[in-house]
Amino acid sequence: MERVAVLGLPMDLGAGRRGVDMGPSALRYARLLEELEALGLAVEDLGDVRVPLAETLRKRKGPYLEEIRQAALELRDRLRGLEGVFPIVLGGDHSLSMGSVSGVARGRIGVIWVDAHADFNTPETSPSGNIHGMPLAVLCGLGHPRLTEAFQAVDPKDVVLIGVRSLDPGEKRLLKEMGVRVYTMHEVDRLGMARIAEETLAYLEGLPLHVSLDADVLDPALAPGVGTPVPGGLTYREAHLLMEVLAHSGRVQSLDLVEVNPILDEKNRTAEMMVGLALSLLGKRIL
Ligand code: EXY
Ligand code: MN
Ligand code: MN
Repeated sequence: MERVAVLGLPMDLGAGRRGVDMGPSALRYARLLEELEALGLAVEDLGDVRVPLAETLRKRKGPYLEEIRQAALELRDRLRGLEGVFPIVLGGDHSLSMGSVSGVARGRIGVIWVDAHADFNTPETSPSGNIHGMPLAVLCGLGHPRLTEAFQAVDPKDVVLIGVRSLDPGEKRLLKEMGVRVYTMHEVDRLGMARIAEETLAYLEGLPLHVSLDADVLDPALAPGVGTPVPGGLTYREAHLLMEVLAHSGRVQSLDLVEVNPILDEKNRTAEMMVGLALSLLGKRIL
C-alpha cells in the first residue's frame, strides 16, 4: 500500500493579502485525508509546520524574508526526514515551495509548476515585492542570497511551467535566459492538455517529479478562493487530465497544494477542487 504524508504550512507572509494561512484547514475540511484513504492509501497527517502569525510580527508590512526563510527551512528539514512516503504539502502561499522542493529533492528532480504565474521574479524585477512571486526563481538560483543559499535546488532545464497567463516584464526575460520550458494558456489552447502532459513527461524523462499546484492556475470561475485571480485559466477537465496523465506515469513523488484562500472562497469550493486534483494525481480513476 502506498503511504502518503500530509504536512501543512499555514503561512501567508509571502502574499500581498491575508487568508492563505487558512488553506491547510480548508483542504483538510474538504476531506483530503478521508478521500485519500478511500483510494486505499495509508495516510498520515503530520500536522502543521509552525509559522509566525502576521499579527504577532512587529514589522507590520512585508516582505517578511527572514520569517519565510525560517518556515521554509523547517518544512525542508521535516521533508528531508521522510523516507518511502509520498508527501503532500498544504499551503499556505507559494513561497513555501522553496522548502518543499529542496526538502524532497534527493539529487536531480523534475519540477512541474502549475500556475497562472511563473513565480520567477527577483527583488529587482518584482513589481510588488511579494515573495510568493519569487520561489521558482530562487529554486533556480536567482534572487535574494539569503534565499538562494538555502534553497537553490533545481536546474532551470528541469522545470516545466504549465497554465501561465500573467508574467511581469523582468520574469519573461529571466525565463528565456534560463531556458525554462513554459506552456502558457496559449499552448494549452493550441496543443491541448493531453499533448502538453505527454511532452512534459518526455522532456523530464528519467527524473523523479514534483508537482507544485497553485490554485490560481484554475479558471477563477471554478476556483474563486485565490488572492491573485487571472481570467482564462484551466478548465475542470484540463486540470484533471493533467493530473491523470502524470499519475499514469508513476513518476510523481510529491505534491504541493498552495494559494487556497478560504476568506475569498465560496463554500470551500476552491479547496474541494484542489482535493479532487490531488486524488487524480494519486491515482483516482473515472473507471
Ligand atoms: N507576478 C506578480 C508578483 O510577483 O507580484 C504576481 C505573483 C503572484 C504569485 C502567485 C501565487 O502564484
Ligand atoms: Mn504561484
Ligand atoms: Mn499563481
